[in-house]
Amino acid sequence: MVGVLSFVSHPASANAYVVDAAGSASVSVTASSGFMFTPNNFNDVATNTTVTVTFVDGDTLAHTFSILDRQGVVIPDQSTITPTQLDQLFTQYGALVSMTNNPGQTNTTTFASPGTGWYEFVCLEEGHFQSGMFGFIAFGEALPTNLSVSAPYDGPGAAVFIIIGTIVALTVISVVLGFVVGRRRGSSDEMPPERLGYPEPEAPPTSEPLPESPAPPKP
Ligand SMILES: [Cu+2]
Repeated sequence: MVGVLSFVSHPASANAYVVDAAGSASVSVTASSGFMFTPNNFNDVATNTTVTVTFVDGDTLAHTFSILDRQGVVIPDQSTITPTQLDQLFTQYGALVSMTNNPGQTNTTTFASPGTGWYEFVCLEEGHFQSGMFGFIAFGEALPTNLSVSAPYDGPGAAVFIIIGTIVALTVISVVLGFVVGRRRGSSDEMPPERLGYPEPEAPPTSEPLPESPAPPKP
């Protein structure tokens, strides 16, 4: 499946610029074949109110409409972010709204719109963002015109995710190894003295203080 995906560059200029009705409290978006949202740009959506989203899946694949809850951020393009890292972004920051539609399905939901600002929305089906399935939505303003170029991303980048992922993996491995070693050591300690092959050493008398150095000669 991945083989048939045609990767396009991330810049928004790859898609048509469509303006939504100013101050609208409703948004209609269609997932089209070829991994596209139509429209893929919304301007002047009403702020701080309940916005209704109608999401149409006009394709033969399932798609999501998911707005990352991160104002003024362009998600890194497919050369620097994997599907897993995209999911991690949404886990970290959440979504203003996220809907999943099966092929041919239409769903409507509402979400609380934020104050003035702009956000990126994507399809979270694996590989769809990397195929160009993204767009931008602005609340209470027009989208910045420089969205046609990949803007710098001010949050943790792919490198941070990789580093954190490695640390978590190493921690899990250490805990598992520590548990196994602990179990083995515990088994040895708890073995009865007769099974050790030599008598268990007697504990030193507690009534007398331990001798100071030099140690007394052994008997
Ligand atoms: Cu999709």
